[in-house]
Amino acid sequence: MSSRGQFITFEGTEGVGKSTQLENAASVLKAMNIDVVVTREPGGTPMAESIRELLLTPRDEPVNDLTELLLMFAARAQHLHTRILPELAAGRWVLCDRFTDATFAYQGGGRGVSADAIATLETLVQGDVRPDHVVLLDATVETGMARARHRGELDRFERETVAFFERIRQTYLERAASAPQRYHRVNAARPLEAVSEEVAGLLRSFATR
Ligand code: Z5A
Repeated sequence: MSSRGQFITFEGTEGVGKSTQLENAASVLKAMNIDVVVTREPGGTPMAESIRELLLTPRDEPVNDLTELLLMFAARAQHLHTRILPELAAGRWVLCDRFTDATFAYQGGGRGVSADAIATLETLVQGDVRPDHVVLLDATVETGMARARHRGELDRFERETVAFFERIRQTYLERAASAPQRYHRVNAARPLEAVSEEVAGLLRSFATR
């Protein structure tokens, strides 16, 4: 029987380079003959991807903060229980573009939902499952926006203000500072090669722990 894989999430404000570094991390692990799957939240299964569509589509109707929060966790319940946990149990590593830290940052820090309410849903949906490691790609909001915003139509989150994203960055930094053994803050403002090298080093170190 294979041993459980590691669950590693990539977080940060928009455009900091999460998708780019997920691919880099997957190549590092594959080169070490580690079986790896790359996925994302909200999303990662057909049903959770449909919920993602609901969440990201700009609409005229105001979206209630609790509706947004519950949809995030509805997508997460489906993704975690039907995909992530079976992959980990089969011995594969799971690299996920965002997870519950994003909920604390966006719905908590960004929208102002209480951390207690989020923690209650976290326990309900996840029990004691938490990422083994969180790679926090950190850069100023302006840097991320400048990288992300030449992609055309903005989604419902991308239409938010700089102040919204500043609160999100602050929440991420506070969470990372509170558990430095599990959160790995990477200065993502540097050129791609330097960021990729540091992330590759982190992945190699996780593989030997
Ligand atoms: N959300 C939420 O509110 N609550 C939750 O619980 C969860 C999510 C799970 C969708 O997320 C939205 O859902 C998100 C939060 C919310 N909304 N926002 N904003 P997403 O992860 O799919 O969307 P995103 O944050 O907007 O990701 P992104 O824009 O695709 O960015 P990224 O993956 O971090 O960046 P990238 O695509 O790798 O890179 C962007 C560009 O920069 C690209 O051209 C790269 O080639 C370039 N790049 C990357 N690194 C560098 C460096 N180092 N130098 C120069 N250029 C670089």
